[in-house]
Amino acid sequence: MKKTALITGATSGIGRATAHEFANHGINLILCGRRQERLDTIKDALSKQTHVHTLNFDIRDRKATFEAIESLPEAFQNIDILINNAGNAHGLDPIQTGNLDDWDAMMDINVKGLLYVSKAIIPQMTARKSGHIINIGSSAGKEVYPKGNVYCGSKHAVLAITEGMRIDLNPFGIKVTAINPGLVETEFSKVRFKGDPIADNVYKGYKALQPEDIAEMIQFAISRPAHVNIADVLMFCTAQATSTIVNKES
Ligand code: NDP
Ligand code: 8X3
Repeated sequence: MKKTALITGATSGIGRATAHEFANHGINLILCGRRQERLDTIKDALSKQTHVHTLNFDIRDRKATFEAIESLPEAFQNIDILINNAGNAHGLDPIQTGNLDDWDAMMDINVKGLLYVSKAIIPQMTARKSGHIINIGSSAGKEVYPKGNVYCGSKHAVLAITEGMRIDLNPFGIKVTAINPGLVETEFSKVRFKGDPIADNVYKGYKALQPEDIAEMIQFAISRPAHVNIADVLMFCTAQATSTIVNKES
């Protein structure tokens, strides 16, 4: 039987690439994001390959998140795979001059939004005693870099929550995976630097990971046999050794 996956942050970057990868494998898709035009465009493209439903909500809004997931038509109500991907960095500032709105955005989206979506979906997984949750963390969840303070904190929280989910959902046979990428060329830096042209330099001078690289890893994780759980993956591009060491000559 065809599986159904819900992907948050499906309008761009890693989430959009994962939607394409899953469509290639015939997985039914629930695509989430706030930009309706993009959701429509992706739905139009992927509906040739699989069944697609879109949900437009802000994952910071607890009520809207639960209402959106409750609104799913019957054919999309059983969610086998949850990809908690929506998130971003906002700003890159030392802690002493950090912006409170940026801090709120990162904690509200990356941490609390992930929890709201999970809370709305986990009960059906525990009831069926099956499911797979993949949380997109970051190398920033394993290593703190200068001025990364709150973003790194949010991604350390994602990793801790992922490990907690794996422990608590273990009796139900639910797989929980953390995928932690380093630099991936998406709209991430445009958002982090709020349109400042500095964002254009982040991926220059070396070949960063592409969103499709992460999507392939996600597809690999969800296609393992029942007894195999890919628990935790750290992915760098070849030019990257740590958060701060990137060989820009490569
Ligand atoms: P993008 O900016 O390309 O995509 C972010 C996605 O998140 C968009 O689809 C956006 O959709 C969605 N999103 C953001 N805020 C909200 C919100 N409040 N409510 C609902 N959806 C939201 O970035 P990436 O693809 O790079 O990022 C995806 C994930 O990967 C994030 O969790 C990020 O932290 C993580 N990551 C990224 C890395 C990188 O270098 N790019 C490296 C490691 C991890 P919309 O605006 O339509 O709502
Ligand atoms: C995104 C990677 O190094 O910009 O999580 O924080 S980094």
